[in-house]
Amino acid sequence: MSAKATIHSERSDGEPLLAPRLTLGGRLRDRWYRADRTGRAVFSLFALMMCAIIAARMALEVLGPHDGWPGPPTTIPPGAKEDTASDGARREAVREAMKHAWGGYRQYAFGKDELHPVSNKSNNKWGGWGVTLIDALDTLHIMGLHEEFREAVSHVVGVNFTRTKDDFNTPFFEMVIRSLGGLLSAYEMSLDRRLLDKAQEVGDALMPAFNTSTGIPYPRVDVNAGRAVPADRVCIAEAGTVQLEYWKLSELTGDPVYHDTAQRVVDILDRARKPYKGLYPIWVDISSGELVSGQITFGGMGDSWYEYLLKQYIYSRRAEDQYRRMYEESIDGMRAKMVRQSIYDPNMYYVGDLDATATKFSPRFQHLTCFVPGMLALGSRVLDRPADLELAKQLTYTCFQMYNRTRTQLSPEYVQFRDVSDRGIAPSQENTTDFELVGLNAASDREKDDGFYLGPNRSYILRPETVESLMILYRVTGDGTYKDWGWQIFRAIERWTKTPSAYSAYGDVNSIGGSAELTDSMESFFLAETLKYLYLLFSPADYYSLDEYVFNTEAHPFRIMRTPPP
Ligand code: DMJ
Repeated sequence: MSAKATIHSERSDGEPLLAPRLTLGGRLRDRWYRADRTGRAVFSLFALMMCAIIAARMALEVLGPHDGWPGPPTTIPPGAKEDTASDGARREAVREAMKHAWGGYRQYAFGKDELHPVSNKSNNKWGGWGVTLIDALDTLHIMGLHEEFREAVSHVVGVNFTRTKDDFNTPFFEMVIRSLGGLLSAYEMSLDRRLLDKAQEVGDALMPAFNTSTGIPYPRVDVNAGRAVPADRVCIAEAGTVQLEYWKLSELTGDPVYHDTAQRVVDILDRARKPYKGLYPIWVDISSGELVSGQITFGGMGDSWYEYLLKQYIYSRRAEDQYRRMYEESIDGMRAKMVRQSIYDPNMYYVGDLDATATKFSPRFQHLTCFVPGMLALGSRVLDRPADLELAKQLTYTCFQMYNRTRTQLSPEYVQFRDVSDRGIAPSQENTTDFELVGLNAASDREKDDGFYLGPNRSYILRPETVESLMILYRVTGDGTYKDWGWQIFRAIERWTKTPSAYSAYGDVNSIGGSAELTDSMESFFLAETLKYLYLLFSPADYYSLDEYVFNTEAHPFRIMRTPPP
């Protein structure tokens, strides 16, 4: 008897009773040959599923979160618990508005910077990267418009961000907050690696802005030539509202150069001489890093500098104490020098502007400044500053009344107040850089009722700041009044600014001239911010929760760092 025969006895049908020891591959092959058709089908299905699971795991390794994060929310689950009965219907109405605005842009201006929503023409006034499309990406995702999101992504991954249209000098700050911010947040929502690559392409294309003797950025970049456009000065909002985006780029790419370059700017401005602790005149001299002139304002050209002090602190998981200190100094300075009360409406508080020496006050309140109540409410929660929340409520009241008390219930770009000695800004002064107040005529009944009076610029350009604050105030206080105010504003937007293809800026908020007032312009922030904040106002508070996300100044949500920086 052979050795083989001692191991393998045979059954009567000739099959061995004891199979030879086979490898895993051998055993599978053996099973495959012995299986019938159904068996083979089941086997193939099983193999396919295993391959899919392995591929998904590998993709997550390369693309996705490494920290056990389940991934971003893709939509509000059907049947989610609403805060109030009307939330779902209101949210749906906002979503319809987004579909309308996006639909018109898609039809008449797809891939262009902006749609002109009355003439249905388009423009490339931001260099031709398609800023409306990029700014709208995460709003589409948040609203569950995934088909539209996918179509927009397929376009954006084909854009060459190392070029702009000829002879265009790209505004550094605007393209950081809109394009870099939009791509980063769209990446974090979809985990589509191509979006991160495109974000890095934008970030790199704009990095030459920092090539100055101090590291304070130039305001414009000639992207085609790969260099910045030399300038003497830059405003503080432009220099100091790019840090969140470059920090996020460092976090996601693992390359610290973006973070370090942007951080240097804040360190310089932190050391600069100030006329009053925490308050920064808007113009920064690029070659010295000193604050040279201009008003002190929480409105245009100053605003988001202060906003990012808080937001970087939050983004760093409260690790960067420099930002807490700088933010608190600024808010203390603002409260001490810039907040006043209307002489006609005692409930109405506002934040005016100061001259560069922080001694002369200008009683003008900008729509742009209406982000402040949201910032104060967020800060009060993070830093335990309850008095800031009270001020936030008072300022939100004013911002809402700027809408509520005009004939269209839309807000103008700014409103003006008078002080007790009947002085204020003459209605003819379009830009208040002159801080000498003038005597005013006796107040009209209307002014007494409103608490403020209107200046010559009465346009509403679809700005987001008030609804941004309403969203945050609601989430911080749980007071449903803020939702009702947001709904009233939304209805006014629908009523006065809607065109057959999208929404348009409105010329005079006190005129009920209707379509004659439409100025044929729709800035990308209407899709990026105004509609997004309205949608989130009517969404459950844990959807893009303020505990997990910080919104950049263009309303692009960034996931707060998992681990604080060293
Ligand atoms: C947006 O582009 C940003 O919010 C910026 O910080 C200032 N305001 C506009 C919208 O009004």
